[in-house]
Amino acid sequence: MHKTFKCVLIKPSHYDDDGYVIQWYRSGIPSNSLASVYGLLSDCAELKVLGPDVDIDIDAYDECNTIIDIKGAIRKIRAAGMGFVGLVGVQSNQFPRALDIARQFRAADIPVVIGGFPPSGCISMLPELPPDLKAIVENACMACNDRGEAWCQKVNAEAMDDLIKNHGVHAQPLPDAVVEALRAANDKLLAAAVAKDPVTKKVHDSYMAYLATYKQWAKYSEAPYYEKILGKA
Ligand code: B12
Repeated sequence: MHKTFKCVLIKPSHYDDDGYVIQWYRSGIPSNSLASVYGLLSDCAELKVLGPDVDIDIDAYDECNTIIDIKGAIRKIRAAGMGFVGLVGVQSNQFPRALDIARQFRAADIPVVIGGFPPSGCISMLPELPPDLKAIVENACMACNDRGEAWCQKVNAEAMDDLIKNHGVHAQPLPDAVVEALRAANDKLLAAAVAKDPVTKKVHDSYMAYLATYKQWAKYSEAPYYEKILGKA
């Protein structure tokens, strides 16, 4: 079946001192960045980089001279079934506006990529991310963590139910000896990764310190919940 990957590229404008989006009837100069990213994606479309049965369809808007129809763009991406929004060539003064645009697409669960000076320039030039970018990374990590856990629990539970009811699968917890062997293999693998790479060691040590505190709490909270409350339900 033929599919379409919808790309919506937006070059954000910026706010004036009263919080209005600055827009002109016509732009004096078209944006280099928007034209370049459009060109790269057109090339991808021509080369069929997503496969012979996937068309890449691109809309490009410069907010400096266009009122962006965000709801319309969301509808188009949803109608295609897949796609993303690219906020293009975002300079520092346009960053707050870019985030406000991004938030509206993210609320509709549409992937957003930001390119330009604040994200790319800060990552390549500064020793560490400024607070606003750190907040974005933290937000994204929290969203992935929450969604990942909730999604896995729901989907795994449904999948196991299906396996047992419809596919004759008999479910049993792993035997203790297998769990112990897996733990030993896991410890060995982690020790090797930690010995090889200082960043892995940093993440590992930080996680293990957290885990030690978590275990203390879980002994009184999670363990009784699973063993005494959920187990009896
Ligand atoms: C040319 C230029 C201009 C031209 C733009 C002409 C035009 N037709 O677009 C003019 C003179 C108009 C201009 C104006 C301004 N500029 Co100017 N400009 C530049 C310059 C020299 C090159 C930008 C460029 O065209 N690069 C070529 C394009 C193709 O590359 P790119 O933008 O990096 O995009 C590529 C990648 O980053 C990536 N990418 C970008 N977006 C996205 C998005 C996605 C989703 C993805 C996947 C990839 C991606 O793909 C692109 C293709 O490879 C840069 C400095 C520099 N060397 O980058 C300063 C620079 C961007 N400008 C700057 C400034 C401050 C301004 C002004 C605000 C100046 C002013 N006070 O008025 C205005 C703002 C204009 C506006 N409305 O945006 C600063 C921005 C600093 C900051 N902290 O944000 C820079 C970095 C210069 C500097 N070092 O101070 N500028």
